[in-house]
Amino acid sequence: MGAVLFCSNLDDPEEWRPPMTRLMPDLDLRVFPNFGNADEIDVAMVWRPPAEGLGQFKNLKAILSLGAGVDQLDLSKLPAGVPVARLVDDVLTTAMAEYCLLAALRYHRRVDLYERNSRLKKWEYHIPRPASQRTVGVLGLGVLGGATAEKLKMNGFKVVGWSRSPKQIAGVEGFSGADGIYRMAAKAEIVINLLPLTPDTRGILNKKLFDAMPQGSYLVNVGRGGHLNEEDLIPALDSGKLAGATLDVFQKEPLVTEHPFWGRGDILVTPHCASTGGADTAAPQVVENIRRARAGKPLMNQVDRAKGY
Ligand code: NDP
Ligand code: OXD
Repeated sequence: MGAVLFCSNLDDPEEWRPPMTRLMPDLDLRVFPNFGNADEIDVAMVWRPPAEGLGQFKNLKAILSLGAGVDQLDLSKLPAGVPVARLVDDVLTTAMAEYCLLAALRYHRRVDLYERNSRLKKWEYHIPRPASQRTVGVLGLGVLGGATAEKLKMNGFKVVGWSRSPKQIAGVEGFSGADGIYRMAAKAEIVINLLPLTPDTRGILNKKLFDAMPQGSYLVNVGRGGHLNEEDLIPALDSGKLAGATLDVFQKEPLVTEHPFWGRGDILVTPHCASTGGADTAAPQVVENIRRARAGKPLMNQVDRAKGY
């Protein structure tokens, strides 16, 4: 029987140990850097791998991301041939759709403007528009983008979306392909990014995309900080091309105090809190993946290492 390595600078192993041990009583969970004999480790649960990599674990059968995203693992540096899985968690998915709905409603009902006006003691009335006259675009129609698109649709918005492969989601106008993103953006007054960060999507939230959006649109970035070309955002806001941005993820987290994104009335900064999975709800899939790895079976929620997500 092998041992499971737990390695994270963000997650508490003692939150994971009880729900995992309930499902796997003989679990041998070892917390980095006190893992004992490296040859006994056969599965690694990681947010970020140790600086020296995972190459020292010669008997590794699976690498399990402690997040939904895997870009923080740098797939190119992981031992070749070892399957990687990510978390897909209903609690995380629901929380993400909720955050995105909140961000869309805040702009749709002009609460961002009323927040600023209230600080200025300014009484300025704007006639509310029905959600059915507002189009929201979702970049990435996977687990989180798909659930977000559904939630927006249920709340009356017109929804358009963009994905790598064409998607059929009832009531959602789908776009794909390199020019599809700009055709989608042309329709969307609020664009929500839920793409994974890969070499193809890095910097995708840039001037070209903002220029394709209608004048006075809004951006919500809940994917990764690396999606946003940071130097393109402030000119787009200052010129009025964008009317506001909600940013949950940043190239460097926590966001440094001197960063120009802080303190602007048209940027809402949240601390990478859009959604998070829970050890209790995610433990069953992690334990199932440990069993599958040891039995030589394909993992649940396995990442395509060539695609990068
Ligand atoms: P999925 O893998 O389920 O979905 C990814 C979607 O993006 C798919 O629709 C995929 O297309 C599309 N996509 C990927 N690459 C491209 C491309 N080059 N061009 C067009 N579309 C592309 O991921 P999730 O929905 O589970 O998660 C998305 C991201 O959300 C995570 O990678 C993570 O970065 C972020 N996240 C942020 C959190 C936060 O708190 N801020 C919390 C959790 C996750 P196709 O369907 O064709 O494959
Ligand atoms: C994740 C995240 O990828 O929290 O799970 O960002």
